[in-house]
Amino acid sequence: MAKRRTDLGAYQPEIVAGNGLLHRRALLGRGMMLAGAAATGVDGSLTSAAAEPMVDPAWTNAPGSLMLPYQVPSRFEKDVVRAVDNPNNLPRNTRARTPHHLLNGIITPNGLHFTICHGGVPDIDPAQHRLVIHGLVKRPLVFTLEDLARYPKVSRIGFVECGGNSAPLFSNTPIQANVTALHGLASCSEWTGVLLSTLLEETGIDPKAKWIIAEGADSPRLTRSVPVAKALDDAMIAMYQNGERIQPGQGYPMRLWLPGYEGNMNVKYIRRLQLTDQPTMSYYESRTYSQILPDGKAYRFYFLQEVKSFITSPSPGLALKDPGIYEVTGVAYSGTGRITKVMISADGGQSWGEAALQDPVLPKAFTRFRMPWRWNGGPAVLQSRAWDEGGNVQPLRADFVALRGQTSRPPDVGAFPSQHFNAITSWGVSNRGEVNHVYA
Ligand SMILES: Nc1nc2c(c(=O)[nH]1)N[C@H]1C(S)=C(S)[C@@H](COP(=O)(O)O)O[C@H]1N2
Ligand SMILES: [Mo]
Repeated sequence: MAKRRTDLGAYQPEIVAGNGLLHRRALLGRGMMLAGAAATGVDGSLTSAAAEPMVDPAWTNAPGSLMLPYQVPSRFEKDVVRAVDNPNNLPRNTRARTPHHLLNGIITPNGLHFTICHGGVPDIDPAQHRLVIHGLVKRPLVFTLEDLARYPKVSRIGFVECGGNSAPLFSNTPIQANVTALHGLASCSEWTGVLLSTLLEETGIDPKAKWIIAEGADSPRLTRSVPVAKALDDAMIAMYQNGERIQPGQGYPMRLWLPGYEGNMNVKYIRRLQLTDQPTMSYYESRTYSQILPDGKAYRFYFLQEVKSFITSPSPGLALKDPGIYEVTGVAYSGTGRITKVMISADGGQSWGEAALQDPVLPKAFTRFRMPWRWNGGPAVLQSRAWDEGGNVQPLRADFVALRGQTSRPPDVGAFPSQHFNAITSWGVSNRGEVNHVYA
């Protein structure tokens, strides 16, 4: 048996903030993670490579299995699934939440992209689906999927986030749940399709048009009003998601994608765009997805998903085993543009150190941040705080709820308050290494 190494060797990482946060340079540094994380034993039992002769396991001694035409993850990954809140498909909305703490990088795999459908997932025949653009246009047009395939296309990486994501954090006591339950209504993909501006060039726009009423082909005929300015900026009719046709849950065969705007406006199964001089005041924009404020008034047309971040690991359910070096990692994003900075605290916000932002750092997309941390085995409170290129900073929870309110009921979409929570999330680490949701 080789001796377990528990020291950091000659390497002395620079401490940048309280309770063990180390300089992000250590992530890039020569052998620091080896000298630190591996030597102290990420799994508590690491031995040196020279210790024992290598023994061939069963899978090395026999040919592998049949190859599937469309492959699926290893059977050992069976728990890496979405949490679906309406498993019997009762006639109401259904949410499937992304398990962020079991993923890494910035792209959400297609099978794990969160889905919200207000009337189930429709089974749309792409050959029969049509997109109509009409109203205040010079030339109303109907597009089939084949028609759209002939237009110039673009691919862009970006997030979709429900306005109701993170709603549990409006609770006046910290709800004990994992990242999936707390922040699982946001995901990030590469979307490929035709820019809406390209199609509007074809139809022409009457100068009186200020709004576009977007309507889906599913049974709720979900309808939202979109400013023409957004349509001409970066709106897309997306047909592909991470290289393949978009999933039925994401709007097959086509969806409206409005980078950085509230999830509900990203109308799936898009079948109609009507240009008008005023918004339609539809059910979803006037009721469910309006942010109601403590004084009973509501924000109208609150589109932007503001700057936000959360730590995906460590997080509830991912307990720390032995004291030693860990990577604190998570995602940051902003509907305004690029993330410029993420700060991490391990002492509940008393001191902060800057995390490394992993390339690529793209506008309106998840940005992966990483920070080395030496857990000394004592209590800690981990927090992340993000800044964006618009100069916006993620608010402290206390400041945020002072403005927006909090609730003693379990918050839900459509209840007060439930929308656009973007304040800091805190994970408490106990001296046994368990991670809980706390307010700090
Ligand atoms: N046609 C249609 N579009 C829809 C919905 C829907 O139920 N039907 N749900 C909306 C909501 S509430 C959100 S948050 C986003 C979620 O997009 P996703 O399911 O692709 O993650 O789609 C929006 N677009
Ligand atoms: Mo939503």
